[in-house]
Amino acid sequence: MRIDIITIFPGMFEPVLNESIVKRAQTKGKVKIQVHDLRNFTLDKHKKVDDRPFGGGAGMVLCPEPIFRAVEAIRRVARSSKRATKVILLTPQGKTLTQALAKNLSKHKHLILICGHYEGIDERIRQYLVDEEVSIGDYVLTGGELPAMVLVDALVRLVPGVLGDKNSLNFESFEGNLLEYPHYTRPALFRGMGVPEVLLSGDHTRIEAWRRSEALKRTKQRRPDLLKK
Ligand code: 6GU
Repeated sequence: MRIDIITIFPGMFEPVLNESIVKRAQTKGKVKIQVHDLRNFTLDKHKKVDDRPFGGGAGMVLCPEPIFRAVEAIRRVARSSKRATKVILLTPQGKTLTQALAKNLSKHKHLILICGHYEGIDERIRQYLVDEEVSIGDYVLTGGELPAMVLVDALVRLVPGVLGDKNSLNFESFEGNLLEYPHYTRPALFRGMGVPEVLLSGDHTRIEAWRRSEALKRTKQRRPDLLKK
């Protein structure tokens, strides 16, 4: 999988992409992530990426030229056809990111993420360049950079071979629309607080049944909306 990110704040990505599982996925060659500074695709000497909105009003609008040029250059370098790449715009106006959407997007070989800015982007980018618009929830952020990192993290861990244990993907929250059951580790008695007896029993049938019932109970209490699905 290849992910290219187009942003006016490339420095925001380095510390996040170069840690933990996302870093290891790149080192292992499971995913190639490249961050592109939108300013490098401008044609004027001031490297201008935004301009005042036609019709007036507050705020600035991201210009189409640098974004179109960036996407075209990335496609050339990646040798991917228009069909093989999926261009995603991160914007609060997009489809809300869910585990199902992440799973769907993780099947693509090449994604280009454009980090939008709330004040706006030229509508022609949406109309003629973007395949899908994604939001990470109903709240307002200053830009699409953090959402792009959230999306990359959600996608990378779904790429085959990135997570060590196959089970860790199957039994986690939202798989089967259930929240996770409670976990415990050593010591069995900590400051007077014990551990459910069943987990120490060694009886795997009983343990599985307990975990399933705890997951259901927890989902009913906290996220009854998930059970309706
Ligand atoms: Cl993708 N962008 C911005 N600016 N704010 C958001 C968002 C995206 N998703 C939730 N809030």
